[in-house]
Amino acid sequence: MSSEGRLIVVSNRLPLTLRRAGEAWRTERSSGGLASALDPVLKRTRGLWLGWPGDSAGEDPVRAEHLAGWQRKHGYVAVELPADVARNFYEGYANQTLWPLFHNFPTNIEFDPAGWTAYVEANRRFRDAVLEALQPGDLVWVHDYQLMLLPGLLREARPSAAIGFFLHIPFPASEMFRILPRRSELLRGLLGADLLAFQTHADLQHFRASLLRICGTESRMDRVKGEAYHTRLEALPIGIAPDEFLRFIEKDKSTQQAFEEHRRRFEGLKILLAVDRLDYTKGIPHRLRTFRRLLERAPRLRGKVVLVQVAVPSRERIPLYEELRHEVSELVGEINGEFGTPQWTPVVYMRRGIARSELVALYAAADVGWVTPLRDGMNLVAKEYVACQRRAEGVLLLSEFAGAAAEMGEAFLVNPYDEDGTAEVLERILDLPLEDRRERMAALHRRVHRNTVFTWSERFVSLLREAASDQARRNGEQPARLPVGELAAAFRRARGRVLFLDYDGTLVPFANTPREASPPAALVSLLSRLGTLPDTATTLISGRARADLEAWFGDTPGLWLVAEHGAMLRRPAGTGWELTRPSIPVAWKDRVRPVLEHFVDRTPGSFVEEKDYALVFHYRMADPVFGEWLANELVSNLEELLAETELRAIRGQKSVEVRLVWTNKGEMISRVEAGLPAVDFRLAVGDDSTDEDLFERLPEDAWTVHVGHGTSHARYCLSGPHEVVAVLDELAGL
Ligand code: ADQ
Repeated sequence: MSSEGRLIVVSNRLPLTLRRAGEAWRTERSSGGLASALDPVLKRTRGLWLGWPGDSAGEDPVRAEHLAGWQRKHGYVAVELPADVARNFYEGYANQTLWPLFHNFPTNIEFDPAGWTAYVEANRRFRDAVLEALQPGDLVWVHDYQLMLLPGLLREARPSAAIGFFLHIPFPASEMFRILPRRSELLRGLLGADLLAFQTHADLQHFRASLLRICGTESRMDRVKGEAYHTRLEALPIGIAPDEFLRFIEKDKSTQQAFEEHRRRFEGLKILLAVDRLDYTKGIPHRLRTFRRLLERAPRLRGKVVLVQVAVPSRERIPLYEELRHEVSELVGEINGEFGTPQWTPVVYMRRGIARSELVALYAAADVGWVTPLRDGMNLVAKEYVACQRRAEGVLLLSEFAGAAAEMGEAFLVNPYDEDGTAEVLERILDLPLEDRRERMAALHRRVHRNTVFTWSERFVSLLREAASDQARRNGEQPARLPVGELAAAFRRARGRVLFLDYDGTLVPFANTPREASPPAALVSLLSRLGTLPDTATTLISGRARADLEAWFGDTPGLWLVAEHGAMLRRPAGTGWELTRPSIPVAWKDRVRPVLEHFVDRTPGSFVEEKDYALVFHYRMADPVFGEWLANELVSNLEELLAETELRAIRGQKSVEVRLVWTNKGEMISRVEAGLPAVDFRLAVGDDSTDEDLFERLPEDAWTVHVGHGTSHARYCLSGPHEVVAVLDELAGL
């Protein structure tokens, strides 16, 4: 991985944190999932890891010495944040707005504009730090919800950088996401990435729905086509490094000692183990109440089971976390007071981070891994427990709201809000025959070993590399800006000239209904000036029905009209329309119309347009999410209906058009040119896929112009109808 450019990891925290201890500084290893996950990967690369190093303190040579050491030894680069920015960013917008909302706790949201300002500021400082380190060929991998603006900020500063983003927490449903103040800025920030990856497919789909609902941006399952950049979308569930856990069990003395101690201490008891950050998303009070329900409904289990709850303190300066801490302590006290005996303590509560050896010993000793967050991006504890179950005798009880549930089907999946239901499952699990436990655990084991943190990160990096090089290739294919001076000179020199001009999106912007896009008087006059130029065939070539073209341009002198993407043609001198083929079938309309009308009935704001040889379902004014969803449905229904016919259902700009496959703009070139003496100048201007047919069929030296950003077969581009009109105006005046 290191041979092909460095990997630059960017996350809010570095894996090491500096804490002030009186006059001295103490280095702590963070207990978060991200640090546990990425550290082994980084060791294998020669990259850098940029992040906030912890407490700051003006100029302090000892602190600076520590940080310089980190950089030398591990490649960790400190991103300094002023204390108030660090605090408002992390404890403000990131953890009191984004965190609760993304975990479906909208009522826990606090939104303070100062928190947002700090969030923007912190993201900018991270951008500056990345730019300082960035070298050509580097891959930048940004992590998590604290840095959602960073891909966009980096893209602005370095358009060709390779930027990836991974979201560790869930992406909420669009109904939830739309509550978020500053929601569109965040979406735009994310779209700065070449690769955007989520823990599960559900998260990815939620992201796409939010993008559509909030920005009106359509996407495919695997990518968002932006104006200038594409963003590849992926679901990449994170894994762990299972062998490292096994090594502790097999080789580490203190792990083995701790394991024996647990066995002795809890002899005769079934151990139910829970390990969490002390966070309201992890469902600790729900678990404790469930445990109480278990002891109430199955008195035979009293004195036979113990719940070991390990909870590492987290975000302690946020009031909600303080409340949670009290609630958990009280519940533990209540349960132990109610059910405990001098010989038996039902809940063993450890409110601290514990050493890896102790953690592994507990995982190995536990009969049940009790992992029931109310919502979780993935949850590594579930995977760690499985990795440590070497004898495969334990059982995993897993919340269906953890990302891990999507992969760990052999676990017992429960709804943690249903405390009675969960207690019932637990009771059953405790009596599960060994054979069943082994079978389930062995299957989970295989999965945890197959999808590790190494395969995860390698896949991310290779996808990022691929996405970035596609981007580079696409940029190479992007048409150059039209050199207007050269065009004008060629136009002036030419003896026979043909212009092919598309209408909607090329000469006028898109309107809500086809009727609203009627041409302004200035455009009609421009076209008539072009139409009357000597030795020039000016052709309006559109997907429009002939009735529209005739109503608007029927009297424009010298103009050729092509309707319905090339099905019909009207010459300037004549008044009648010619068909491309001797006859074009229309009987099919009676079969297709009811299908489209059925969709109109279900979609407020949509309607059917009837052309001579085509039917079009328009949904520009419909709810974007619903309209998009229905359009997909419609196309798949029609594909079945139209299979083995000459008809196709083609997606356009917020429309689905059913027409004959051979009506095509490219077909028209020879008909228009046939009437002219030697043609030595061709200009074609258009904005959508039907114009691509034209660009492809024209000779190499034609002036082909794509309107808008993105790739095209055209040689040149212009940004929108206003520019097209300005260029034509110049030609008309020559
Ligand atoms: P977290 O919310 O931190 O991570 P999680 O995936 O459970 O959640 O990771 C916690 C890590 O901390 C585990 O490696 C665990 O061993 C360790 N840990 C927890 N309690 C501990 C204790 N008391 N002592 C010592 N170690 C302890 C975020 C997302 C998750 C996602 C990860 C990784 O919220 O959903 O799985 O990132 O993407």
